[in-house]
Amino acid sequence: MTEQLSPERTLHMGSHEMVLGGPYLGYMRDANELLADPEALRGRMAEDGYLLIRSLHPEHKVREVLHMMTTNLASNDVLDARFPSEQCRVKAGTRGAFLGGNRAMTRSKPFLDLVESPEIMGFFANYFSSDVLTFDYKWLRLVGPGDFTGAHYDVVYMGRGTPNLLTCWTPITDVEYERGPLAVLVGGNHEDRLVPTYGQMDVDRDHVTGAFSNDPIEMVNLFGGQWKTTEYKMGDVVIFGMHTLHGALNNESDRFRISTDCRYQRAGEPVDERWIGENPPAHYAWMQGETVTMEDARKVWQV
Ligand SMILES: O=C(O)CCC(=O)C(=O)O
Repeated sequence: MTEQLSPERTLHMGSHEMVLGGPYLGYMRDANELLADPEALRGRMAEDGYLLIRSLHPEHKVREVLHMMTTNLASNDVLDARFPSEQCRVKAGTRGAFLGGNRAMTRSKPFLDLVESPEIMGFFANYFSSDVLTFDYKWLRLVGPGDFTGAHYDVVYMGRGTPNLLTCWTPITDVEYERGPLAVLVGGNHEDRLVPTYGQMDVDRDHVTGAFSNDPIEMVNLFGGQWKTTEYKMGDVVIFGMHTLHGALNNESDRFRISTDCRYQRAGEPVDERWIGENPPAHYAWMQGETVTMEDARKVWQV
């Protein structure tokens, strides 16, 4: 409730501005009160397309990952050494990086203790009412000033296994509004038009860029609904499905936003082979060679 009382502010996705609390961008709600009731959790997921769970992880476990990462980042001289490294202040001239699959970090004990913890595996076992697995490949993002993530479906990156695959987005730092929080389009009627077109795409097979749009206003005008975001604390997670339209707002701060996104599914269902094993193949053709722009693909799909 207190969030609703904060003064009006604008947030951006790329060059597009949205007033927080205005028609295009509202506040996420948490699903903590549903935790003991898997049917209610699935119902909320069907309704909103996401589940925000506050403090799913004990904060100290996230701090251990942050410490592991900032030690590494400091030794690589990308942090402003005038500040304590856990503040993740960006050294001038340094940029963010995609650290997905980075073995030193994503196979480290603190990292795996977090993303494969009893808390998170238990959450998914409860949600799916089944034994569950998580992909061996882990996505890890060091998001620098000015960086953002355009609106997309995850299915275009990892859609070769079960459709009942969920993403868990886990901030490793606190993420204030200005540090590029995750945002989800809630209530929009995009599936009828996007699932049979954009949603059939596979970035490695089709050589198409992945994000559907960098313009969140256009998404609302096309499909209705409202973007939702919030400020995150270490320990919070956001869980969403393969057809949840989501992205991340601009990092307008002088600090890195660090987050990981990992995937979970029922153990007995088909698994996308790109993301499992000791050395997952990962994306093997995306953005290599001639690539179709999303603008051109959308003309073909007429969306
Ligand atoms: O953290 C981000 O910027 C993007 C995350 C994302 O797209 C995902 O978790 O699927």
